[in-house]
Amino acid sequence: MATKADLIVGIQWGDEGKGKIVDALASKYDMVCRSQGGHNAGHTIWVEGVKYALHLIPSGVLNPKAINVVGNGVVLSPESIIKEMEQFDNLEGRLFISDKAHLNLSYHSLIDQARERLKGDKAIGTTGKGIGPSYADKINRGGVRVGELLDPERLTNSIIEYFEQNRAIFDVFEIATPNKAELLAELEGFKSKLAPFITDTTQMVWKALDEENKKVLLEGAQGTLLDIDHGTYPYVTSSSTVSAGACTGLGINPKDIGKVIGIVKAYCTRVGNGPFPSEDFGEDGKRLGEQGHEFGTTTGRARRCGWFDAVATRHACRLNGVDELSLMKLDVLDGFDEVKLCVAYEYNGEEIDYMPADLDAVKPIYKTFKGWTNSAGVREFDKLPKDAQDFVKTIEEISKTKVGIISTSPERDDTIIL
Ligand code: 2SA
Ligand code: MG
Repeated sequence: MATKADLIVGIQWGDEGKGKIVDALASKYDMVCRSQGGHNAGHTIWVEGVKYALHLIPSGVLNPKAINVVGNGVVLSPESIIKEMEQFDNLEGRLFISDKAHLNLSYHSLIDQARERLKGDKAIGTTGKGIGPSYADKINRGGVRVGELLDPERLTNSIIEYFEQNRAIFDVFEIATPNKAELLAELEGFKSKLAPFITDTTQMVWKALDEENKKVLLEGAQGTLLDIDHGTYPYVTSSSTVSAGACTGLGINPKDIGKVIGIVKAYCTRVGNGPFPSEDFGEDGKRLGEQGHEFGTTTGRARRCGWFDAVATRHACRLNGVDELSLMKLDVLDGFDEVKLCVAYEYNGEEIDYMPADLDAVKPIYKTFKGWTNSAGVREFDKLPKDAQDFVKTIEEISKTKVGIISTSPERDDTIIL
């Protein structure tokens, strides 16, 4: 009897606290899959006092029984994943990388950083990890795929040819053509480390779902508002971060997806440029950043902070088909005199309850709650302060989605299951 895969998706601009949920759930799954993004994702997980930094390897790696799949929709930096792999023993047989995933090589980061420099104040604020340029090569049908690592000689020649064909652009970016012998040696090194892990992961996932009755978890990276189509374009990442992206990014069909869990923070952050209607530029925004320790896992940049946006959340829940929300970091809201919740937008002089394409043009309309203290560490909903309970109920009403989990600290057990 076939099974369906459960999916975890970020509902905001990334950094929603997915790591805590995936880490808690991964022990219950036989297979954990990444289907999009690259090492712009960053999850820090602590296990028995040991810190693990994951950017490409799925969080199931901390569960010795789980299989971890890096799907075809990921852009894979060999350098980054090899460094990550060094944190773990005996990964063979537990980690599999799609031969159809595109390579995100060092020149992609150089192009990313050059483009951002040339954009000046119109820069997107990317992580500089070459995500956009490696996806651009893929879409432009000039990309190189993981499976090609198995023939380093041939891959070297096609990369050199790529530079020769695009010399004019590389001159603008001041990026030199790689030395052929050095490039070959680098690719041979990647092959020797990664060859045992490269396979047709689509067949593996099909088998797990169709024949082996496995419990499969799809681990989203970044967040819905960074989606290439539905996010705050052009201030987005270059992959489909919504739940449907897991289909193309792994080779499964929409009917293969079961429960969808949307992860939201009890406030909002974004790192990089772009519209953010409920951003708070004053003391409250600063305090959210301090109390929430809001610095990028991947780049260390200070994150922009603001209040929870229920309009964007409803939009994202419908886009992803979210069955339930996990509301993270509620404890960060302890101690504010007032807590705000964006419940509608003002757009062209009217009150609207949907997300228009041009998010720069909207102003937030807030519902204000009396502040509360002591939500930190609470493990039962009824033990939350009354205003915190009302805050959660309002989120459910406006997002038209129930809250299934509330996190009240980074500790695994400080979690309210509703
Ligand atoms: P890029 O580098 O081309 O993907 O950057 C494009 C925009 O996307 C933003 N971006 C992110 N914002 C927040 N978190 C990100 N990664 C998370 C982390 C991991 C996660 O904690 O590092 O939540 O999965 C991430 N990656 C990209 C970036 O700031 C640009 O605005
Ligand atoms: Mg993160």
